[in-house]
Amino acid sequence: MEKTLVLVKPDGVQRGLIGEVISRLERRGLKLQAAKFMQVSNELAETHYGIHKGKTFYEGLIQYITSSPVMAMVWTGPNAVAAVRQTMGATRPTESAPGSVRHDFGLEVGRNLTHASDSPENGETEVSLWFNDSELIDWDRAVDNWIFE
Ligand code: DAT
Ligand code: MG
Repeated sequence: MEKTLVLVKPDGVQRGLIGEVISRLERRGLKLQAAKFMQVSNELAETHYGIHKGKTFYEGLIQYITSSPVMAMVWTGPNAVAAVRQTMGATRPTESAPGSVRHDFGLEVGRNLTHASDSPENGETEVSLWFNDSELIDWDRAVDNWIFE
């Protein structure tokens, strides 16, 4: 089953939106596998956002993600990557679909509240960057058969 890394970024935490994000993912039927509330180190931020190194917004992005705690989570389910990206909305809040988290709560690309892996392959890579295997919980959810075909 696909896995995706979800972060409620510092602005989402400061604005009290951890529960809102979790609630939307739970309601969608996705299944939580791991979660931790943490202060992101510079090293982790630079590895996670390594692909953006050299871009104009890179320094600001590292500053933002390390400025205050984040809620890091692993969510799983069929097509979890696409489903979560859709629930979060496009990178720029003003281009995100109405009803998405970034649309409903955001205005600026540099304060877009959440992160979600953008491909199944990056989901695997990011989950192993942020979590140890022992932190991932494979559990039976009573409603699984009514959500997963
Ligand atoms: P996403 O977070 O939707 O996967 P991304 O991987 O392209 O988007 O970029 C990572 C983050 O960097 C994004 O959430 C916000 C910031 N960012 C991206 N493009 C930006 C830009 N043009 N100006 C400022 N910040 C930007
Ligand atoms: Mg990205």
